[in-house]
Amino acid sequence: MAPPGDLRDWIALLEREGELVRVSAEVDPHLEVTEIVDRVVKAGGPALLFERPKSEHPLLINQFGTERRMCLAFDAESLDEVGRRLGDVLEMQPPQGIAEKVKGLRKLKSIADSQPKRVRSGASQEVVLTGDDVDLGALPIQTCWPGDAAPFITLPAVITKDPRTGGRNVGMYRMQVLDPRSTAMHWQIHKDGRADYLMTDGKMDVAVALGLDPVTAYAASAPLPKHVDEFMLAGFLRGEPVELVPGKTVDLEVPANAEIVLEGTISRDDLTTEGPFGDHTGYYSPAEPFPVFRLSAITMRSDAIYPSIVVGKPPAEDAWLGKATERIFLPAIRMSVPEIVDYDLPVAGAFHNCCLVSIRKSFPGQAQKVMHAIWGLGLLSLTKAVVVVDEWVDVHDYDDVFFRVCANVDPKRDVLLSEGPLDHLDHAPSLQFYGGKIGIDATHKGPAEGAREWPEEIVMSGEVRRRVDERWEEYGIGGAAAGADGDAKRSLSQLLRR
Ligand SMILES: Cc1cc2nc3c(=O)[nH]c(=O)nc-3n(C[C@H](O)[C@H](O)[C@H](O)COP(=O)(O)O)c2cc1C
Ligand SMILES: [Mn+2]
Repeated sequence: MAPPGDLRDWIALLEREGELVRVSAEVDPHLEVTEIVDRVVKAGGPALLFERPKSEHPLLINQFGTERRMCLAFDAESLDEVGRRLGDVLEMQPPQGIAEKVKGLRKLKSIADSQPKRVRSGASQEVVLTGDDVDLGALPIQTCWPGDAAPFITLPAVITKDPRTGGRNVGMYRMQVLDPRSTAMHWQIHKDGRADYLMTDGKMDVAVALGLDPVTAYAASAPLPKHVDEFMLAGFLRGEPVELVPGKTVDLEVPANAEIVLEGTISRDDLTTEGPFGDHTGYYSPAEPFPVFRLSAITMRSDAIYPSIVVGKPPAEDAWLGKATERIFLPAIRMSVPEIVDYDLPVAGAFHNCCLVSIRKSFPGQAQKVMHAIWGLGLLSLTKAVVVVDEWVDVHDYDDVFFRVCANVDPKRDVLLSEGPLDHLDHAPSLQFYGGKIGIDATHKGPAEGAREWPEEIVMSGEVRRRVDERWEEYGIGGAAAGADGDAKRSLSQLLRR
């Protein structure tokens, strides 16, 4: 099996797996869909296909809302497995012997397959609407929260070209509907689409794909370096190239498999007031100037399905998109910061607010090195708080991390206050985009770091634990042999993960 080829394959798969519910009752995309979805997401419920969202086009939502669905999307047992697929290629060594050479060839093929492929026609252009026929009002675009300025397109893949290099970028930037033929384009200050726009003098072509196969839709949200095409990542992760067709009214290629494509232009001096919008920070992001996207065409399948997502106070559906990025990018992060064993971006921290990281420490000050590395690494550089623990601590076990922070930290010695760029949407710092950072070194420290002799951690002997495991039934206490060998297993699995 391979990941689904388009949104329809994906919906069929979700249905076969009991992961989708069709809602045939008429439902209003103005707030009502949000309230339904918010309850379903928080309960770990299914994807929802609203068949009558006051529009001819059905609305698909909560496709990414659980870990299981995310794994189904990637056709993987776990998100770490997806990360390993990428890590395998990043860490490629010259092959030794025949078996390794064959494996190496397979890896090279997967790289070759990742290059997008140009095809002559695509379902995304079955219907072509231009001029007065362009009408965003035909789509069931959600007004998500009561304070939102207007309806917003929330799950778009926005395609631009760097005017200097011709390199493509695909980013997920929400779009506020301004009128039937224009929207705002909310590419934030640190994002690649905005960089392409700032390099343009005058006008640039922009295309927006809606309703993609889940891996390509995910790729639009992936924080790749500017010069790497997100469609390439999608092709690599799918094991099949993303197929593209030339746009009808723009000098850009658009996915052949999309449900809907919006084509148009953005001009340098054409700004509007974007927002407020109930954001993934859990607060409304205030109105700010952003460029206007003026549509020249809408192309679509004849019975196109419109995809949406609601962000808001975490946890929301985007939690698993973020977790996918966390897992998939771990091997790439280790390429530059090899002492990192694992990391966790808590959903409650809206991803950029907090990073828990475990390291294999071998010299004084290494925790501080890692903090600075994170503050210098792609979009992770926006991280506000970094907590560093030793390699044997499970960073996904927040109780254990909290225990280490409380037990191992001398605030005067182990807290590093710094400053730097912060997320566009962070309302807490005194200045927008710039402010304080905190690093907490919760590792064990030695005399070279100004600590006294570090005490030994309490651990029961393996012999006694095994004995209690074996005899558990005999005690008549019931339940599983709670916690048996848990710590040992955990640290072993961390060593193996490396
Ligand atoms: C559901 C969802 C909505 C998002 N909305 C925005 C947005 O409105 N503006 C923005 O700059 N980033 C937004 N992001 C984050 C970007 O998609 C992400 O940073 C991505 O890396 C941007 O692509 P780029 O690195 O090519 O710029 C959103 C992500 C998700 C998952
Ligand atoms: Mn990019």
